[in-house]
Amino acid sequence: MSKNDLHIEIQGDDKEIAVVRLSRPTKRNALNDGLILALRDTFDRMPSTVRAAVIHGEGEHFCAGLDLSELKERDAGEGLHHSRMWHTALERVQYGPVPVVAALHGAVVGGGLELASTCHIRVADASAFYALPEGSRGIFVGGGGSVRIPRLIGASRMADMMFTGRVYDATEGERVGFAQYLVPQGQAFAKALELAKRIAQNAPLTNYALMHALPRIAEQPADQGYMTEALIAAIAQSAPEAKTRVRAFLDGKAAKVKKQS
Ligand code: 1HE
Repeated sequence: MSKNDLHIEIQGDDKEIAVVRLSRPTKRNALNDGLILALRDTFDRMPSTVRAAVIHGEGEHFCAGLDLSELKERDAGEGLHHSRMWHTALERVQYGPVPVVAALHGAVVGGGLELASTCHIRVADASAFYALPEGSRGIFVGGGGSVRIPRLIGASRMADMMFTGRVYDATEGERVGFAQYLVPQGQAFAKALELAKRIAQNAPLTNYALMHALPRIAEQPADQGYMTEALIAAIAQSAPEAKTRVRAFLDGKAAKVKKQS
């Protein structure tokens, strides 16, 4: 399937993995309105067999952010709606049907960083770099970045990036919390796919809880968080699949936790 420079390919024996590719390499995968709406529709209409997704960018860069050629004079109302359109689309990624692993390389900047921040896991290769050029372009983030990016790296680091144009390289980016995994150049997609396949094997209710309950619990006052956690834990463990999985371990038929070699 291909629409507006966004491609989706369904993979796996059970069609359980969706590979979503930003495919505007000549424009460094800059996100025009068509691409943002296609992203929204893709996650809205994900086939029901899919259990995990990978998102990546074609060419030398993950994503150059907002398509600046579409940045036109908007009155305040139009600007508000444009930003809200991004919010809707990126919320479909974050709170959509399946966990999403982002494979990052090259530029992960502006709206590209906002998109990466919506994903549940970020794998960066050694070529990745992170920046928020909005500061020097005289604009502000508008794709949820001011909510999500401080939760990854802290508000003071984000403010520094926008005040000073600071660029984080791949190693620094992993250290401050942009990416959970750092791999050699050219290996981000393979690692992201491996992780997505692993995630797809989890009980769907566990993945649902991690996507939809965990971030909300993390925002609740502790007392409410404990109660929400208890409710989710009770629901998850009551699923027949949870009982089967625990029984398999007790019968010696499930993998043990192993130290990384
Ligand atoms: C673009 C864009 C874009 C490239 N919109 N056309 N984002 C930025 O401010 C980042 C702007 N881009 C760059 O700094 C660089 O392009 C990159 C570091 C990403 C890549 O550099 P490079 O040398 O590989 O490519 P290039 O030669 O700069 O760009 C190739 C083409 O892509 C060129 O067009 P051409 O017709 O001359 O070939 C560029 O104009 C085009 N291009 N990036 C439009 N972003 C919800 S609010 C979010 C707000 C933001 O995201 S603001 C940050 C925008």
